[in-house]
Amino acid sequence: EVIDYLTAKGEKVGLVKVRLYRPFSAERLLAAVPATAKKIAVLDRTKEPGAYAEPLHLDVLSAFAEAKREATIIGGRYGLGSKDTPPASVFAVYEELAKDAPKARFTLGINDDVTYLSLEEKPAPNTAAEGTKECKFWGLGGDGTVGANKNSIKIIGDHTDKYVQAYFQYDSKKTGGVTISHLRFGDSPIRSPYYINQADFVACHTPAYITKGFKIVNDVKDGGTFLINCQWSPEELEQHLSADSKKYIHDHNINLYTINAIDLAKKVGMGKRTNTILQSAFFALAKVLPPEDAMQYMKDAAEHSYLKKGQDVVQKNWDAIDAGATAFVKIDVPDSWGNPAPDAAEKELAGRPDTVEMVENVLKPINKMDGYSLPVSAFEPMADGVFPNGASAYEKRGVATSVAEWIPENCIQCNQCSYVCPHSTIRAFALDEGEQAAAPEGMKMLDFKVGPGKDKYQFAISVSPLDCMGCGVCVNTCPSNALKMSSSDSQMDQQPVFDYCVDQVSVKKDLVDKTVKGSQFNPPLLEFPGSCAGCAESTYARLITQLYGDHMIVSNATGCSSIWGGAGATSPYTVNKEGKGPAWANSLFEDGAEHGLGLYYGQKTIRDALKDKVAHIAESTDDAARKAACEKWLETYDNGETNQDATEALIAALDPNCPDCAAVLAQKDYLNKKSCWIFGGDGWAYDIGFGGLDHVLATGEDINIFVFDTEVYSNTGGQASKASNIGQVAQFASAGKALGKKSLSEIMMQYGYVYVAQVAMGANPAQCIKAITEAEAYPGPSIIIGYCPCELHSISQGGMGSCQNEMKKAVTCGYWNLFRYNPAAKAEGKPAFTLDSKQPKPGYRDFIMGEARYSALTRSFPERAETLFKQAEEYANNRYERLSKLGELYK
Ligand SMILES: Cc1ncc(C[n+]2csc(CCOP(=O)(O)OP(=O)(O)O)c2C)c(N)n1
Ligand code: SF4
Ligand code: SF4
Ligand code: SF4
Repeated sequence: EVIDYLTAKGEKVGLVKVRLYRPFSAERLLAAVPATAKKIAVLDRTKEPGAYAEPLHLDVLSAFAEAKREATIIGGRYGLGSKDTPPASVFAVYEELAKDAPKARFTLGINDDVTYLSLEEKPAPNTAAEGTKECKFWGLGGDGTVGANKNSIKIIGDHTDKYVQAYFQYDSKKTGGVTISHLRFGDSPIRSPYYINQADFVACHTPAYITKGFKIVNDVKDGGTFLINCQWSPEELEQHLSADSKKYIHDHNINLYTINAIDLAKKVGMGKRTNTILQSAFFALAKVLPPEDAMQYMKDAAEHSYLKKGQDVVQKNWDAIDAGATAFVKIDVPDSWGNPAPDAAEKELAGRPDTVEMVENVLKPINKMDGYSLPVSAFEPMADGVFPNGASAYEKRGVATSVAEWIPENCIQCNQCSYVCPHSTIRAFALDEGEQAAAPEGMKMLDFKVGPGKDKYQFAISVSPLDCMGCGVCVNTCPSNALKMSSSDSQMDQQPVFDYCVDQVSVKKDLVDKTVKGSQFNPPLLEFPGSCAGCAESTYARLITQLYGDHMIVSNATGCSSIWGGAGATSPYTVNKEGKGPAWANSLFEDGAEHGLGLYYGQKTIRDALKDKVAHIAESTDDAARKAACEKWLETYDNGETNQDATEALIAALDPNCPDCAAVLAQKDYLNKKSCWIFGGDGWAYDIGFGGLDHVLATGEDINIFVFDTEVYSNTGGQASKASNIGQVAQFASAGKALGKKSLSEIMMQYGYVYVAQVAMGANPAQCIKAITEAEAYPGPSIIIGYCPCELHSISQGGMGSCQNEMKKAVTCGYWNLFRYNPAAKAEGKPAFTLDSKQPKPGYRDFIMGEARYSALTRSFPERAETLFKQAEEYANNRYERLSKLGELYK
């Protein structure tokens, strides 16, 4: 597009696309570049640190040099980190080439104010083919915006002669994140391989984006249309729009509309599904097709999709289509918006200075989908790749429309709600008298019924409505109806209560232990992760941080857990009041285990050297207290429980003025025994990272592995792994997987010196904690495989809200088995192997039929489904029988 635009203006520019890169044909390249070409910019979509130049740039330089052809050849990087390359970037390249001394190396698409290698990108003319309509829709992951836009572009493509194009852009949250749909259509072929920056029509389907100050309206072309879905009157809209947005709307002559699809959807019986109404409003406003034709096509599509669900569902969709076509309201833009009153100052953030600084400078723009505007210098404090912990607490996403509410009078104080929450948004607290007196209005408390808290503290369960994902897992787990889902608006007064409890209520150490209940009085050091609502993976990880988080190192293989565990600037791993929390890093998918082993060896080497130094101090010091502290530390060196206190005492006893002590103090963070973990999914553990995992376990070192077994590669959309089961439908197994699940745990038990366990926290919460504590206590390698129901399993009853109950069902019917193999027990003369699952009850088939990943096969391949499901059940029965015999074998 840019070349057409420039050549039409008489510029002599062109482009060679290298389509077959290896073997590289210098001859063909030279033939393709006209002999008159004087200046060439080579664009590499890669960054090879340390290389003289990027690979294609080097090839082109060599080809020209060998052929003794003269040309100025410069090289630039583009598109890194999925960065878009719009026409403005390409104009910038030609402008650079036109200079007398163009930069030999450059970067496109970022504002590099550190090395100054980036090219200045100016606002570019619209180069899309004339008459192309460009539309952009901002939605919330899972609200149907993307689906509706796929449907719209199909309608336009199928029923008109127009060319169409659609791009869908997502943020990194697994659910409830931002989605942006980019739609283009027109009478000429569309050759615009980049996102839309300036659109004729922009819709904001989520009112929260307006209140949060997203710069959405800046995407609208002069005179274009902006539609906001909200329940606001024009006066309320004026209050919610930022000053910048109002000015933009005024100055750029934007046609502003609102539509209350939220109430309308409820009225026509569509509940929360606003997407059909909004799609209809789009067709009515954008006038791509005669509106009545568009309505008819939408109705036909709805009939086609929903007839199998019943005529009433079809009718509701039709009603929604009719309603959307007229429900929008044109807003008169007052002159005052040309000079709007400034926005109220934002509340100052409190907390750890490095986290607050990063949140202000980096996280906030990223969360508003404005991260691309950040200059490189914004990342300088994190230049070594280390981001401060605890940033997720500042996100306060507020994406759930209904959240958990505690009903104290029914509560039996079991803490199971907190134990099962994947997002750490419901927590148990114990308040002493002072804390009770200082509690904010709305704080609900109870006398402790039993245990060490009785007559000493008040018990409270508190929910963070702005962080709750509304999954309902806690409500479905609560054994005594002490929780219900309530509208998030009704619960907003609980936010100050939760914030107070987190900030001001101390941890009551006398209540903390390693039981289901006691563990929940310890603060989670993984909070508000961006996992899907109800996700099992983050629930296990949260629990481990409550047991060992203050002295824990995690190496995370790529997968969902590395995305909800640390996407971009958002760290959900956090610190306790003493500033201690997990040190977390993600390396690659294939080398998660090796990376974890490296971290382990790194700290071990430093710590072993410290051991010698402390031993030397113990021998040489005259100070009895110091000597005792050194000896205690040495004595507890390998004990993760006792070494923590011994380390505190040692640090206090060391004299910073004594050179030997100072040398130890300089590395004091390495003194205490670390709890070293490697996290990853089944795709990693069973398949791609298996070699490394096996190697790490075979080193005999004191390292723990936790496998989140979702039985598919979840992060990339559900490909089959060796953990997938017979009959399971997954990508690459669309006709149902033919072979059985690999028994990774049984393979690892063969070593004899590896601690191995299989857990399902919802089936047996106490067994799960037991396995984790045994694994950590075991002085050698450990692997725990945790069963993880996942969004991709499509649980038919209750969806992911039933996650924990689904685990229970899986274990009861023998789909999943619970056991522990503990080499340490053997050394104590106890049986090494314990089968924690009871004899399976009938119901295997019912269980699998309750998940669409299986039941779908009965529709696509009914006979094959019958055969495979039988085999699967047999396989499960055989496995249980085999496991039953292991107790005897591994005595
Ligand atoms: C070598 C390599 N291949 C493929 C990918 C793309 N990739 C990223 S995460 C992932 C799937 C991870 O699946 P799993 O280990 O089961 O973890 P889950 O997402 O289920 O938690 C894949 C294939 C990659 N990052 N690296
Ligand atoms: S509804 Fe889900 S996210 Fe909210 S508190 Fe309960 S378990 Fe946590
Ligand atoms: S699960 Fe229910 S009964 Fe148990 S602590 Fe939570 S609210 Fe109370
Ligand atoms: S493991 Fe499944 S439920 Fe959890 S974040 Fe990934 S896709 Fe969502």
